Amino acid sequence: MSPTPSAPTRDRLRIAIQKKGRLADPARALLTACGLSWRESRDKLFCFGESLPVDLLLVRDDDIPGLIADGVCDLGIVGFNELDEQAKARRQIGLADAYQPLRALPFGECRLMLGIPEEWEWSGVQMLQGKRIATSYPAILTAWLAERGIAAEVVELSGSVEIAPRLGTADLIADLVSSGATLRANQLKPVEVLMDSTAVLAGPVEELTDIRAGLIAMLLRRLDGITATREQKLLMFDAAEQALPAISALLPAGSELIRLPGNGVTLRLQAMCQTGLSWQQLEEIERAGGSNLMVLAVEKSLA
Ligand code: PRT
Ligand code: ZN
Repeated sequence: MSPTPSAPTRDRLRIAIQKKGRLADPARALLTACGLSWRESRDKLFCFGESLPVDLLLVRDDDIPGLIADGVCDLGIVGFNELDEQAKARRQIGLADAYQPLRALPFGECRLMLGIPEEWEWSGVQMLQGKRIATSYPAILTAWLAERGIAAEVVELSGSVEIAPRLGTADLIADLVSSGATLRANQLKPVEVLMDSTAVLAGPVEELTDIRAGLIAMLLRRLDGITATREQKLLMFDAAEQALPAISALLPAGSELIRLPGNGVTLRLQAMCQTGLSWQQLEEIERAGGSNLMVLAVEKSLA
């Protein structure tokens, strides 16, 4: 296919991740687990891919959606909160969607929540009428208020949102919360969840058609292999035939029991379990007649 000005062809994939911050290390670790490695550049803004033609761009998380929209990067790892904020902001000014979450990732969990002064009694969203709400997520908050028919003033702040009520610049806040310690430290309490968020792998809305499409498909398959096997464990053990019904009943639901060639008297068995096994579960299996129990983690799988 011939290249168009808006979608230039490239023979290397470019992924944007956060340079510094909460998502930087887990994003890099996940991509490394997918078999990627890089030659570090000295300024560490661009890392050249060695094992595969997949390069990294290290940037601020706020820049990642725009880099995908502009075609500078093909993929990015960013909080869904940030991706959705920028997507809603684009829609509010009439721009078409340019990026989408492709996979939720197992890190960066947090919630966008309303935090009100501790001394307030929360009586529901109607009490937000006429209030000033400080946030770094004005597009999400504006859409959320509009859906509920609430007329409140959205005060956009780029940082230190939680101090706004004490400074008198807002009555309450909408901010990210994970442990809740920051809200408590600022005499605020969480009352309403606007959004649950995790890190996501984001990509363009328009599918690529050159060699990068194949690289993205391979990366997604490897990612799915990692996520699908994260909790999986392989249990290996010996048991007599008559102990099998009792042992099967003790295995996590959905476990697949496989017989391996044994010595004819004792069976050699393995069970693929979808969840981990506690010490207590292993001891119960032992009491039911299992011996030589061994639990192995599943590292990779291709379905
Ligand atoms: O420099 P750059 O712009 O790249 O980084 P940043 O400072 O904007 O981002 P960073 O590293 O703070 O967060 C990146 C992403 O991590 C966010 O967009 C979220 O998707 C995710 N994340 C997960 C969080 C939190 N948990 C979190 N707790 N981002 C921010 N926080 C803040 C929270 O707002 C509070 O102020 O951390 C503070 C501590 O939270 P508590 O509840 O544990 O006290
Ligand atoms: Zn940021």
